[in-house]
Amino acid sequence: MLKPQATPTRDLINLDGTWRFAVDTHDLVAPWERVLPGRLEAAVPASYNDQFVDPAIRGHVGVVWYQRTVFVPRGWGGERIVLRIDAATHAGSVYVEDRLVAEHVGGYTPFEADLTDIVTPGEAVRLTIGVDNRLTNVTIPPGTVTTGPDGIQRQSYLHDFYNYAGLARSVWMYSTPRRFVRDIAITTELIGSSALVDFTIDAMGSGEVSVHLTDEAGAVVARADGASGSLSVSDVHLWQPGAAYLYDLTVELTDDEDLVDSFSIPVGVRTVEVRGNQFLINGQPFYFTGFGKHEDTAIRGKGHDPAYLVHDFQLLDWIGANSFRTSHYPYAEEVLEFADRHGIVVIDETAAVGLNLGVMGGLTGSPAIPTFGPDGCNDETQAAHAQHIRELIARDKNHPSVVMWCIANEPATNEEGAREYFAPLIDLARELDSTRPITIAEVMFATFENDRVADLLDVISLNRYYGWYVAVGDLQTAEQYLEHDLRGWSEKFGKPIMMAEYGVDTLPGAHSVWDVPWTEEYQRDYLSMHHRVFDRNPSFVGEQVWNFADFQTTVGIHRVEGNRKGIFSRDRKPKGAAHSLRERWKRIGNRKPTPPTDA
Ligand code: GCB
Repeated sequence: MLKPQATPTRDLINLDGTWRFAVDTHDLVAPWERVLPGRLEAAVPASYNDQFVDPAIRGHVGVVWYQRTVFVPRGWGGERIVLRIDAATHAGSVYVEDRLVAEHVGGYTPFEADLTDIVTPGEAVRLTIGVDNRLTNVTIPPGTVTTGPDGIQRQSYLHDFYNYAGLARSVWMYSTPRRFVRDIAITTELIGSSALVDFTIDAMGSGEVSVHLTDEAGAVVARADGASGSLSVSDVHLWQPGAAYLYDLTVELTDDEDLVDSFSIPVGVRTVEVRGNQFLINGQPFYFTGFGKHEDTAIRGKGHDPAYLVHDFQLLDWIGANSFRTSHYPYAEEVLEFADRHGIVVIDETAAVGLNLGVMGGLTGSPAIPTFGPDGCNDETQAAHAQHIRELIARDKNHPSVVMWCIANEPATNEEGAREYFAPLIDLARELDSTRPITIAEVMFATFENDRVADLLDVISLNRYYGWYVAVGDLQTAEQYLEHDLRGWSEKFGKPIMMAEYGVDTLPGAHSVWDVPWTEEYQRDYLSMHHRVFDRNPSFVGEQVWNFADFQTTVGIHRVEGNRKGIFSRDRKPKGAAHSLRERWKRIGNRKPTPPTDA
């Protein structure tokens, strides 16, 4: 799915700002038919929750309504007119005046409504969007809604971040010609110092398709006619981690030499491959450094914010990180575009977090019912998960920064039914994209002995908390556990393994000369213990600390104003460990550190 843009043949209008807002109540019947009652307004893009002081709004379970008036530009007569919602978390229904024009389930991928036959250029329409934050055992991510004796719905979920909801990304209206370029798919291959840029164009309506590729200086380096084919580029500039280079591919749909539609996307030429126990980018072994992140800031919740985007990437650069994982859902497309332009490597994750009835915010219990079964993650959940994978790959397939798909975080891959659940999903992801490796971030209880899916993956990503949830305050014991665990995985599977999560809650300003959890020294020493172990393991291809920054969670006895495992605080101030990480990552760059001589 193409991200809308203004081109010589298309116009684009951004609908961000403050919208009328109302929480759904029993007496609110068909709210799209009139101006929303009350005087509430909510900012878009932003989660609505923390914008309001009323706990009944912040914690509302169910639907909320956003509404605004939109003028359809009068110059759009004869054009195709499309409304695009970048994200409605977790389900959206869109009304233009009294009419339902789109519905979508899945909180982190875009959807559109074709308004061509519904609106009139030059006239204003009332646009109403209902957003539902309810999670069930058949949604991705899963959750449970219960109705208390007071008649109020309450919600619980298995993921360790606050269930921010609403319109956290932009809303757009755009025009295209009636005959238009619907999709573009690019893959790249390297042959010596030349590249092949393979393209497939999905164009709607008659006309001739042609493409041309320009370099960063604007010079055309290759051209071709037809809806699919290969462009050959000699002396290619590669897209490299830390050294992005982007060509531009322009697609033109013409009719007898008249331009009908035109669309351009950036193209980074790079290859990704797993060979033996190595992860190769452009044929060179690559070692991931960086973080699992969250889209999470004060007040905005998961709202996309360009200033935080810039600042977070500045901090990644400052600390010497070369990568991050979009834990635990697809991020705003602007984030991936930024990563494309700045050479940051991305592991792109679906919203499938919490498919594990035995885990709660890192704490464990025995699942009361099996995770994979009729009342847990069942066929319907699996179908929803498949749809999430389809939408993720459809949206992000052309980003050079994305080097791997992570199709779930910490599912119960140790439980019965896991293989039956995941094998078809892994097959699906491979079918949709044969160019990128696939991983799952593996939970602590899934060990190299009991895991049921790891052999199906290209890279084994591990989430491990030795020294925190296990052997807390005892880094010596933690080191032995970790060593044994990593060795087990690498010896059994012979695949690249990486740490997708390791970290400890840390309160800035807490200090100790001993191994005392929550102190800044403990975070630093916990990390260096891990790094010693990583560097001894020949199959190890990367380390992503949990988390880049502190983030909001539900309340709980093990959470102090949220999860405090950030290397930066929620307002992005470095904790002590940031400096030692910086020293290590600047030193090692993109290459695996050489093991110490006593290894
Ligand atoms: C995990 C989860 C992550 C949590 C983290 C923690 O394993 O993947 O979402 O936030 O542990 O801090 O407990």
